[in-house]
Amino acid sequence: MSDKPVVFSGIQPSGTLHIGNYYGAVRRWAAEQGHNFNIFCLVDMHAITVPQDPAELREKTLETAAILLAAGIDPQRSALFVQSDVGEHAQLAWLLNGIASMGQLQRMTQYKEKSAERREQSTVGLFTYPLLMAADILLYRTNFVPVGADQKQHVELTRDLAQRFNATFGETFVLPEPTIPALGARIMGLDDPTKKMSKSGGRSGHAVGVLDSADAIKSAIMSAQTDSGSEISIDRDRPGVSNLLSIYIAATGTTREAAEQHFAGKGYGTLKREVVDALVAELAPLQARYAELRASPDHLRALLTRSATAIRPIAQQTYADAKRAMGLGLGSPGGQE
Ligand code: ATP
Ligand code: LTN
Repeated sequence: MSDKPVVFSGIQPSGTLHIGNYYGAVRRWAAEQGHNFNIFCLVDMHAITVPQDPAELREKTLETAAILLAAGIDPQRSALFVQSDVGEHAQLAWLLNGIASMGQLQRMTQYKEKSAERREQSTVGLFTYPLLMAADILLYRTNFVPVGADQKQHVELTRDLAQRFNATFGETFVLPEPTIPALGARIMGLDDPTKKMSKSGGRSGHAVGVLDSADAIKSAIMSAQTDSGSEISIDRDRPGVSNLLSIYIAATGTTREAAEQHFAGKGYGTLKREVVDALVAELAPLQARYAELRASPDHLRALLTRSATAIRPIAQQTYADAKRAMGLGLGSPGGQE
């Protein structure tokens, strides 16, 4: 392994990527590849914590891989692989089950939100989800985890677990840090700007997908909820307009001050039209590259398999270290351990 900092992040191959995923995570993964040892993971085992259709999940796994490549993930500089292809993720997650407390997991906001819908019917996997995520991160001795704001709590839990493990069983894991973007860390739903934009949002008019046509983008943005009043600025009390303006800033790369000045005295209709134009300009080239990549599924499969094979030895080594530290298995011949 090189001595560059290790960056690891994951994305669920369920549903189609939306602009929240793109601005909160994926765009940064692509932009920062040059400086680090990068590992990006399609976390299909996380996806099955809510019901999935098997054929669709497999299809979405290839689709998500193609979107990440189209967004600029460069297989020469970054590993891109499918979580379930590296068995050590599930194995290490189980060891972490032995050190995490119920209370720690019960405090996770994502669990509270997602389990509220299905209550007793929600899966056990939804509860232990953060342990699989911690395993993903710790296996590769990760330094930095670029994620949207919603995942910060999970990365902090990972850090706490690593610390507890090291203190109890000896130095084994590297402590990771979350990196959250200054802009686009939390894009909100267009139909309800008090809730984060989500793949599982389901409803039409909730999200803009990165593969959406210009017409679909237009219809989602033009019908986005706004607020009373007419001023266009980022303001906690006016979440609808703030969200549209944040999307505009993320898509055009302008500053908040410049954007607020640009829209001074203009109406919500102008803001919406300019958001549509900015998104279409950003997403059209990505969509063209996606179409080319998606046309060669065998090529995508080969690339994902090659990456998994290349990085698996790192995961195997860390897992072996953790297992030995906890006293599992028979140890080495001669009985020293
Ligand atoms: P779901 O809502 O179905 O759980 P998701 O949309 O949160 O899915 P993930 O695959 O879990 O998608 O997340 C991939 C990355 O996108 C993570 O780093 C996450 O923090 C980021 N992300 C997700 N939603 C947003 C959002 N609305 N704004 C900014 N970043 C986001
Ligand atoms: N839980 C994350 C996806 C994820 C992840 C990871 C992100 C799974 N494993 C490891 C960073 C590092 C989410 O976005 N919902």
